[in-house]
Amino acid sequence: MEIKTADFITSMANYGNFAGKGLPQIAVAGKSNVGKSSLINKLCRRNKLARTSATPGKTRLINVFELNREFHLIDLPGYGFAKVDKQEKARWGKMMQDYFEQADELRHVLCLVDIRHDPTEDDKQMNLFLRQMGIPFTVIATKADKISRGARQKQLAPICRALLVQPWEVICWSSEDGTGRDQLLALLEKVLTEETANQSYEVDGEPEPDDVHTMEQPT
Ligand SMILES: Nc1nc2c(ncn2[C@@H]2O[C@H](COP(=O)(O)OP(=O)(O)OP(=O)(O)O)[C@@H](O)[C@H]2O)c(=O)[nH]1
Ligand SMILES: [Mg+2]
Repeated sequence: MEIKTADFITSMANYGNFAGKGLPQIAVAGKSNVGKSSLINKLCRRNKLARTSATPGKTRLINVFELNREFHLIDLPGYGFAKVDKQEKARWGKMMQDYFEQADELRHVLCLVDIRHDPTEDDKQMNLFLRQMGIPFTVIATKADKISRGARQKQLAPICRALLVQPWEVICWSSEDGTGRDQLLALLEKVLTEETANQSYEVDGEPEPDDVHTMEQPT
């Protein structure tokens, strides 16, 4: 897959309807300043598509981008930003809860963590939440350019332990030098192709493989 078009659609304080809603969605989640907006820009090769900042807490709304007129990329507001009061934290919690409960089109979440740091309690909670909701996700270790190639695998160990994933499932990413871009494009293609396959199941009206059980009767 290559990204041919990328358009900003809208910013929302409360998740709801927006123009073009209905396409499959891929969400980008992670703590504030981890590099969510930068990843979107690098992926789309558009420097100013999503607003980035060295000051944490830049993205406080749910931002929607439409890529290839085929799917929506959702830039979620970052968590774990120390400088917010209780009220703001509660607002964030509600916004995220509403999003995950209502986004029927959500197909996959990119969970960003900084490759240099152990995941935080917030990262672990997000991870647990996605597992409980049964939402597929991929861990993306950002800012890989900040450490040497040799140090990357070592750095992945505590991340994998905390988030219960295997090292080969993690994408090492850099919005500076493009590390991981091909891998992420391949992942998106896979997720969106599965999407089409599922749709054709519904059109055919055939049962999905998961629905076909042979139950043994207790004797
Ligand atoms: N070296 C390096 N810096 C990065 C990378 N990704 C992001 N940054 C820097 O990290 C800072 C935060 O990046 P953002 O993309 O704004 O982070 P965010 O996760 O969107 O932050 P919030 O919107 O506050 O949640 C900026 O100064 C970026 O330039 C990366 O891969 N490598
Ligand atoms: Mg941001």
